Amino acid sequence: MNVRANIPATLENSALFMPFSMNRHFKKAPRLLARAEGMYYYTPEGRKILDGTAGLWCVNAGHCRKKIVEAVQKGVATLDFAPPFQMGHPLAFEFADRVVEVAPEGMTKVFFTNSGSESVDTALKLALAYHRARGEGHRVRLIGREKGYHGVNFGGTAVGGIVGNRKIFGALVSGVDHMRHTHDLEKNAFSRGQPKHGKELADDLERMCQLHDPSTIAAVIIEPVACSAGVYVPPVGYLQRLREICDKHGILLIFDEVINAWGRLGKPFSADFFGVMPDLITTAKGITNGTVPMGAVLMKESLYQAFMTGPENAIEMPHGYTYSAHPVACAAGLGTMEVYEEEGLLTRVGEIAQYWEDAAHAMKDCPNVIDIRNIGLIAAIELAPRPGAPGARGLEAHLKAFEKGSYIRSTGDVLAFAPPLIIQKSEIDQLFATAREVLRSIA
Ligand code: PXG
Ligand code: PLP
Repeated sequence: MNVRANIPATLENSALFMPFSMNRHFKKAPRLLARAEGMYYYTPEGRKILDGTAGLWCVNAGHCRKKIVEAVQKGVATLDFAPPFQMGHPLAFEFADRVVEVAPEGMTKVFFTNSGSESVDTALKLALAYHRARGEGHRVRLIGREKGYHGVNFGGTAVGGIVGNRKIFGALVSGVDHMRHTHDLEKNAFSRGQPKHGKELADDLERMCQLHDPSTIAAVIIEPVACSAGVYVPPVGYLQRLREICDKHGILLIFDEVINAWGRLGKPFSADFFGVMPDLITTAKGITNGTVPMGAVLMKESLYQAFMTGPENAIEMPHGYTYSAHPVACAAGLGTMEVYEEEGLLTRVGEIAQYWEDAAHAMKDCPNVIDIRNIGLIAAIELAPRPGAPGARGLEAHLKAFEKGSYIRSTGDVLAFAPPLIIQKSEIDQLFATAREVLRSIA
């Protein structure tokens, strides 16, 4: 046992190994959040912080919403846990049906997980197993894209395209290849909404088909709008072209909508927004408004039916998590769907998107800004890297914004904005006013 003499006054010797964080830097000067309500976080000292990132792209209805909190309280007091394998509980079935109600046409079945990372690995396994069930077990390759983020499990890391997230973890998963990303500052800088140039980059999938032979490829996974790596909006026609190539070669198309779904673009899912239908959708985050961890994989009826063969007393899919469809997560999800519906949040962004776009692009005259991108209630400001210190300017902006009362996420030298969908125009003004002050104050 490690006996602790007393609780330390600082966090410098804390036992916590923080995820995706600069542990030593943070523990010397912590940025703690003690409570939250609506659009705001509050620090332990009572400072009010405007949430410019919806937590981590997940608190779409705003913080500590009464309906969701009460649903969780009632849920946990009623049924704390129920085994999900060979047993069930009513909320799991009710919530799956509720998700399908708002899902794109034709997405009729749901597999629950506990995170986006688990959703991605689940979808990749479903794709491989689906082909095998149909006698196409030769389809074993998985295609991702440069700059893609698909979580941190082995499958998601392998199809992901962020070098820093991959390089220290060995050979990852075999049989994975990556299409080119679509980021092109020369042609598309300061695009509003979908950039005009780059549809032809989808033809990179054809190139992979030539190289590997299409009969070896099981699935392609992309984020319609790639968020985590720095906000990359798909060029006009790009997603349609990918769909065509997948159809031509019998390849499954997976949309990773962990962030894109739940109203972020003004539709329940981005597949609706772009009018392109994938075969599987991975999601998480906003499915419970971030309140309780949960994720899901949505699929077409034909995928589900491919597994419903063989004897009825056999398990059709040897995959699942102890906490798949956890009763408290389902309760949170049902509460979340109620709030989304009552307040029209899954389509509200359509009403404020133009104001948001104008506010974001008005930042063009700030120092060091080399690009501004936006779609739905997402925006990114890309800063020129400091010579010899990439990422330093972005990090400084994030830290200064917090001092000035706004939570703005930085990823390298890109500042990402994605507030809760309940944001008012005055708060949009406030968020970008802080960003403006910050950018003017850093060299
Ligand atoms: N796919 C996508 C598209 C994501 O955005 C995941 C999978 C993984 O989900 P989990 O729940 O396992 O984290 C994500 C998560 C950021 C940031 O700073 C983004 C995510 C996670 C952490 C930070 O942009 N996205
Ligand atoms: N490792 C061990 C030893 C386990 O027993 C289990 C689940 O029973 C797991 C990992 C997987 O955990 P989970 O189902 O929470 O993903």
